[in-house]
Amino acid sequence: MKLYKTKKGNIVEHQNKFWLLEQAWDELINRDDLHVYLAKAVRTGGELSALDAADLLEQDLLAPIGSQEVWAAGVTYLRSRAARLEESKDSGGASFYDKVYEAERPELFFKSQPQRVAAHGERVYIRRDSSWNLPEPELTLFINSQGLIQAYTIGNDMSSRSIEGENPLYLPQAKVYERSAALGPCLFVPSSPISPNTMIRMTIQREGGSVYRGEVAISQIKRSLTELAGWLYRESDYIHGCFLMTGTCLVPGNDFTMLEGDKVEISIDGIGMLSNTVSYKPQGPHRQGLI
Ligand code: DO4
Ligand code: MG
Repeated sequence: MKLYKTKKGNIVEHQNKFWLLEQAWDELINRDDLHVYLAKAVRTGGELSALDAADLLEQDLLAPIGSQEVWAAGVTYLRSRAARLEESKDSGGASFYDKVYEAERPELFFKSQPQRVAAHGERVYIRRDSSWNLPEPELTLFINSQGLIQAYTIGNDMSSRSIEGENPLYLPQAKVYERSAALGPCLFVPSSPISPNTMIRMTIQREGGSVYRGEVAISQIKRSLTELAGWLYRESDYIHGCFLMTGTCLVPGNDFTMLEGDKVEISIDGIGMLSNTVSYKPQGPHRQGLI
């Protein structure tokens, strides 16, 4: 089952049929058995024609987030460890990435407040003070307030690799800024946990051609998804639940950086495709002269 958030209500999709659920998002998704709840709700909810559903999803789609925080895990795949060792070799920070890959405690960092998150089709930003910028395609968990994984979505953990590489203490600036996170297009709510054979794919398009293409199975992850969720909830409560990006496994080569106008397309089996165009943050008059 897929659950979309739109400006005009929430849409459930199941076996090519669509239903509208007009419930507050936070209340709707924060349940112990979201799949069972949605299966029951569609039996009594108003069915939408495929045409109406397509219109709403085209024109009114929002990121599938309400009041939740977005957190992220790092260095959970060998490819990310290798890329970080390379990026931080001059700063002397390389051993931290090596250690965290092997350690019992994972790297978890705060990624985004809901209002900074881009939806499918919206722009994501790169920083003007960063010379090396990459998208990070990540399977993202929706974990309810009880700490149980209820759904999955696609996440893009946009990152400044030059700022992170200069000094690991700059990680929050490399990772947290306007539109540095994208989530969508929907919550995928299966009846059982996502299969380890699930593939993540990313392409980056520039001026009509493809400049990067990669794919990997989520079975390559070093830690289990429940382990990551467990660490996140150890000493924190998330009253509306929480999103957790689970780390990147697809990293373009060191000579690649994103440019304004690039289109990043991330697909995950069963969930769909999250597409965003890269841009600099527009500078309003009130912001000029600050930097
Ligand atoms: O340690 C830096 C961030 C790592 C990360 O975001 C990832 O591996 O996906
Ligand atoms: Mg990441």
